[in-house]
Amino acid sequence: MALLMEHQFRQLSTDRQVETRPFLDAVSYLPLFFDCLGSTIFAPIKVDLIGNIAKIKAVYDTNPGRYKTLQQLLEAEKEMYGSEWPRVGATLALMWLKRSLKFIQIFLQSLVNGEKDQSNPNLLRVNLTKGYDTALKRYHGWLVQQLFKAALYAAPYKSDFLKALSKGRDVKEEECLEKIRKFLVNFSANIDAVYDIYSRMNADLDYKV
Ligand code: EIS
Repeated sequence: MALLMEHQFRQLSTDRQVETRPFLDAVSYLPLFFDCLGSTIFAPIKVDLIGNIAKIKAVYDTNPGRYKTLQQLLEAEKEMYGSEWPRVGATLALMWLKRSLKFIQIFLQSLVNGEKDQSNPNLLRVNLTKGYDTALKRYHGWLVQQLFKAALYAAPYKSDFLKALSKGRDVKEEECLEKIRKFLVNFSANIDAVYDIYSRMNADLDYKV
């Protein structure tokens, strides 16, 4: 659990604005999360995520003052790109990034809630499927949905996943789950705030890949 706890998301202020810089700093550690799934077949997902983060960062770095919050960044791009927006720039990258984050959030939440396959309690399939169904499935065509189903068989056992999250230390399952619970507080609040920006600005797109 060391992996997530060392890079906590910031607590949001009362106006629920997400500041771009701290958000980018915190998400930059999340690609490592996919390493904890063990198999190299998850590498393309990691690459996609790293690409999203790099794209948002590249835009932010051109004018950190102007893009101080994620909402300001979207508003500026909306003005800049006109009819091309929102399928463009950092707006598009964050649209997909937030879905991967939501996937991780729902997966971890399901894990700490103790949801499991009673006949195979050390498998993560129930939890991964819940994350996938909630966050990504509707944006994936048939082929990618089949890839997900196949990838489930390469997912690690829960005990190995928790050990990897704890950087190889043998920590007690309950201790690890408690840390995930703590991590989820600010993580979930940040993701919810990003989803709210997209719904307020009508910036989400429903196309499938
Ligand atoms: C976006 O990707 C880009 O992120 C975005 C821009 O280019 C945009 C343009 O439309 O596309 O196509 C990507 C989508 N990302 C859309 C799919 C990547 C998944 C890789 C699938 C193929 C490789 C096979 C490997 C097997 C793994 C299969 C998994 C299938 C989901 C069991 C645990 C699995 C966990 C999986 C959940 C996380 C998936 C996250 C994928 C996000 C996604 O759907 S931009 O780029 O704007 O930054 O330039």
